[in-house]
Amino acid sequence: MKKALITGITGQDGSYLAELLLEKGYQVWGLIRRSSSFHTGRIDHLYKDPHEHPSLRLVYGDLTDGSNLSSIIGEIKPDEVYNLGAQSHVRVSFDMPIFTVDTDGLGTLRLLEAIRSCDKPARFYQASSSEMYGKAVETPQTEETAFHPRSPYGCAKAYSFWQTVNYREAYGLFACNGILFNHESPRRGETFVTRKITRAATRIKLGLQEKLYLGNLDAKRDWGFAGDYVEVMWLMLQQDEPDDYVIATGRSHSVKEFVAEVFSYLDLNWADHVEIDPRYFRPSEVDLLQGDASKARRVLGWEPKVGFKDLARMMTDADMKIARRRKIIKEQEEPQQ
Ligand code: NAP
Ligand code: G4F
Repeated sequence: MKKALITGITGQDGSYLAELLLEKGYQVWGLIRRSSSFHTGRIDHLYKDPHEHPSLRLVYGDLTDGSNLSSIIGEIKPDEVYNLGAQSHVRVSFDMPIFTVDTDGLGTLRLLEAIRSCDKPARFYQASSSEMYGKAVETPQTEETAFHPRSPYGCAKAYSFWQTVNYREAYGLFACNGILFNHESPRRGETFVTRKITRAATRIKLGLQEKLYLGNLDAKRDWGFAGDYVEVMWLMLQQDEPDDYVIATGRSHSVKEFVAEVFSYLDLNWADHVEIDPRYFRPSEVDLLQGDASKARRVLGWEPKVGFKDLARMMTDADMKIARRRKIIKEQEEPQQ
């Protein structure tokens, strides 16, 4: 049985990847941070039934603690390591630059060092990001496009990208970068723009809130479905040779278009509910991201399955279920007079 270690298993991608690897018969080890309350909601369905998924194990650790990473890698001796752990919010990285760089930059290096010093070094996947293109020098962006990161997060990810390439070239590690463009799902964190929109719009529809406050509506992103994107992480580590790949749908839409899609699906006029709050502007913005995933299509045979409209609707439907449950609870708490 193959063993995989996932950092960031409690996050959006970690939960989908854990499901995929368990289905493929892996023993999956997940690195989780100690927190004062439970934060395993995205993987509880996998973990709470050890009879159904006896192959999922969790271990406490943190990307800021190198000695802990070394002992975990040394004890588990995984065949594959997927480094998805990160402070992944770009706006927050301006507020917490040192923590972001420690986790998202040095954290990768600590993990690579832990793997390198193992007798049988694991294959390594690095969660690189389209944020590295930042003020993009060309559109669409490919594996050859130069980076121009625009945030502490983007800079940290660019550092990790190059460390991953360097460990491949210097030490012969099977190390790959997936340069993933934005990918979303019903499990997306509530403060990323797509989920913020679907959550608020469904609550507005049911009368649970009135307004949605957003920042820059003109930014454009290449949005895909997280479930499609984790599959390609695994594919990269099954190849004969390690390499780096852009993963994207090839289509870009503005935040405004996402808002309009979701509100019109709910028969609402977005202009009646959306207001701009400058608090959500960033000190430096990434205006347009659009990826060209031709290499992944050609070499890995990978294609995204879910398009923009279906993604927006899938997320809206899921948030509508949550909003309906919230409304029932609210009505029970405050019975009508
Ligand atoms: P996410 O939902 O924010 O999950 C991040 C995960 O990292 C969580 O499990 C979090 O744990 C963990 N983490 C944070 N700080 C850590 C630390 N110091 N040590 C160990 N673990 C830590 O992110 P995601 O959307 O799944 O993204 C997965 C990865 O892909 C990230 O590296 C992200 O930067 C990258 N990426 C994402 C996208 C995208 O569009 N989603 C695109 C390109 C690249 P807690 O639950 O304890 O907070
Ligand atoms: O949803 P976002 O916060 O995602 P962003 O900044 O593109 O980063 C995500 O994708 C990256 C891949 O390119 C990942 F590496 C990263 O980890 C993360 O998953 O913001 C998208 C756009 C931005 O231009 C932002 O300025 O939406 C704009 N926006 C407008 N109003 C907002 C808001 N973003 C957020 N989070 N909240 C707003 O109210």
